Amino acid sequence: MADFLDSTRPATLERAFLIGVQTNEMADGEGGELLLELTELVENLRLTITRTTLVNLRQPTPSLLLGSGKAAELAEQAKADGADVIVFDEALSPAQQRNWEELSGLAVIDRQEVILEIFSDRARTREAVLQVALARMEYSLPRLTRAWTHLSRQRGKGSMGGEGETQLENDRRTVRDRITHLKAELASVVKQRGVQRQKRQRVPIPTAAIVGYTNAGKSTLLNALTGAHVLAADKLFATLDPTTRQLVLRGNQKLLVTDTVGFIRRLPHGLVEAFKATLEEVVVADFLIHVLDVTNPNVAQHHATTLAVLAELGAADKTIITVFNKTDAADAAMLRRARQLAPEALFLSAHTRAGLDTLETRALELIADAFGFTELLVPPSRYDVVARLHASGHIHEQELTDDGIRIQGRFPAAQSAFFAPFVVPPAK
Ligand SMILES: Nc1nc2c(ncn2[C@@H]2O[C@H](COP(=O)(O)OP(=O)(O)OP(=O)(O)O)[C@@H](O)[C@H]2O)c(=O)[nH]1
Ligand SMILES: [Mg+2]
Repeated sequence: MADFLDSTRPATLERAFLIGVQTNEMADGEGGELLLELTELVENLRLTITRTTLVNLRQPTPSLLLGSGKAAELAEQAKADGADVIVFDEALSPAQQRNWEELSGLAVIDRQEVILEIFSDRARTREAVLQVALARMEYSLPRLTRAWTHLSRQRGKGSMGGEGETQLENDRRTVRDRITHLKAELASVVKQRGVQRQKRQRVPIPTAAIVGYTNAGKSTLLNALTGAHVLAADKLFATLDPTTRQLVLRGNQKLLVTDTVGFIRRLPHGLVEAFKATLEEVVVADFLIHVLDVTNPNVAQHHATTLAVLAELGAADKTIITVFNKTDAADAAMLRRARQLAPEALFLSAHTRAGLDTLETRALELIADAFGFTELLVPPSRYDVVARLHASGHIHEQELTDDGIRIQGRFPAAQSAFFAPFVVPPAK
């Protein structure tokens, strides 16, 4: 393995100097909001922030993004603050990054790399680890000549200091080989998961995926719904792997609910690609539960971002139940704002469980719409049929009549031979 991947000479980055940008194309205040969000992301990496600066940018420059006078001034300020890393909210080209490192003598990274680092910190399962490694390799490929290989606090030493083209070529080849290898391994993991899902689908249990901006409370909601113990923490991207739980709703209606990774503005493109596999659950779900944090001042952007990512995943026309979470912590103005944003949305609190029953009702309605019911007539002597339907299917309504037990319900396709004799043909 090439030098730059070795964990030699670990050096911990501790103090970050943040630079945000407001361009003419951005809405008023957008640069500031993004910078605030970057602050939160950087704090998640346990770095101390020495200063945040928002720069008005009229015309980006190819060499340093900012004008050279402004760049020199900020580099000086970062050094005077005792910072050891400059973090840009705006994406830097490999050349801009290198130039900033030369100008400041500090490590220089951008939002994408911060997100990569958080993802890398949080990845737990084989698939998540592979996906993050792949995204990181793809990010670093054009950046091999910089001083810092990535933010995993290792000094890259491989190709710095004019060791020549050969070393750089070797490094590039190593990274490309790693990428090829990771893709192959990932494909086999994804295939394995597909097999598992097919097994599940033999019994037609409806599926829902919980989606939404990071920190909205998706994992907490799944916990509240199922009693599952999915990691829920006040950290961005606490969840990186899909977790599926079976829920039993009223009337013994089963529903598989999958928790997913949180969405975020400006998700590094490499990560969107890499995480498509994880978010496959979203694409195949019968419907989505879009969770929003009603207390977050940026809830409108979060709403828009999630819809945009869904569109990118090809899941734009899925049925969505929009829910505003954290009503326990909301004031009247927040609730009003939310109602304007999404008038049809439900309000709930995963913490207090208020509103969970309404969500359940809505889910049951959707399932009934999507799956439809079959009418069955079962003789009273065949209560075993009713019991079996109860265990493996779903009974919506049941009524004892003179002819027998009339049922509106649903059974797994795999058992249609068993139930067929009792099905009442639909009236013409
Ligand atoms: N006040 C309040 N806080 C909540 C509620 N639901 C979740 N939270 C808090 O919000 C934070 C984030 O919750 P998570 O469930 O981890 O959020 P998530 O959407 O799964 O986040 P990622 O997995 O990072 O995308 C945690 O500190 C929760 O305790 C709620 O109903 N009320
Ligand atoms: Mg989560």
